[in-house]
Amino acid sequence: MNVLKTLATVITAGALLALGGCAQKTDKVKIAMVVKSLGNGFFDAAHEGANEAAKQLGNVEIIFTGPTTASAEGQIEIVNSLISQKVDAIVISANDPNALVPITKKAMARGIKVVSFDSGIATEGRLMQLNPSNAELIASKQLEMAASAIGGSGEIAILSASAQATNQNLWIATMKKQLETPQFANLKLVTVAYGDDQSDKSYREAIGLLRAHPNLKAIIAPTTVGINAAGKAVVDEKLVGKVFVTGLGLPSEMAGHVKSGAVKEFAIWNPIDLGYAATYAAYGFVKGSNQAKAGAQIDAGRMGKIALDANTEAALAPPFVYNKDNVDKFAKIF
Ligand code: RAM
Repeated sequence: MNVLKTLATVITAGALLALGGCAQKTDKVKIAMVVKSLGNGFFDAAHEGANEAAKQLGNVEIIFTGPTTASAEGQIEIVNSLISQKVDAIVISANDPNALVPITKKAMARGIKVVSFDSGIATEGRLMQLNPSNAELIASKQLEMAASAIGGSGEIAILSASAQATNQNLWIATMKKQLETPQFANLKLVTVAYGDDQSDKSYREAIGLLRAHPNLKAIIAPTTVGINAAGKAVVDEKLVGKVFVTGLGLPSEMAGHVKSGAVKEFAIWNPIDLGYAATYAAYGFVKGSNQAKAGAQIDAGRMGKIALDANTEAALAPPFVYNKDNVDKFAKIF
């Protein structure tokens, strides 16, 4: 009798375990966040936001991944392996708007929900694109900061990320248009250089800009990696007060440059919020509660509802400006 009872208990426990295992397997939503490259503080902050969304949603596993250098090829390989792993969703900041399309289309054909954020994929390769902010605002803010640092006129150069990056290329094209307007008529763009979002390459490119253009007054770096490297280059070349660096940076990485005087002000949005909202949106697509069509309202949790435009894109908040008065406070956050 006792033996039978024990046996029954073991069998029941085994069955429950098997059931439990099964339930867990089907319930857990696997969301992969694929970033431009690893080791970038901006994406570490986006990862923090993804984890926050996962915690709030309760049954989500985040797989944070990306190539070691910012290339589309590296991301294609990663997406391929995520397809084999049968993840439920991919949230990606793309190194190229078009090169990723065939592989993300393949992922979507297998039922994986693809959302691009930060740096977009062309419409046919994703369900939606989450922009941090509006491109016009991001572009004009950077030109305004450059103009104000140098008294409104002079030579400027741009130090960008990789040459195919969707987001930087959009912002640069928008800045070029705005440079033709009377407001910025006295700013002269001499060249655009690419540091590939690698610190060492960005630093070398910044030094190159400073040496090739002795009349340069400002470097605009629309990348957190580039602006940090350019700040260091200006200090090392002993050009503080003569050349000003501005653009998009993380307060935690830029506080020193504001103190050195190489940077008067710079801007950025909250990368934690961006990663959080993108992850939350991807979850809604997995659950079937979000729709990828113009006018749809996407649930972004604590960020509220965000509306998709005609290109199935949405934008979060305007970029925020940092200077000596507030940089230390925000440096503690991102
Ligand atoms: C870098 C990346 C990212 C961009 C920020 C501003 O970290 O290029 O895509 O949004 O800069």
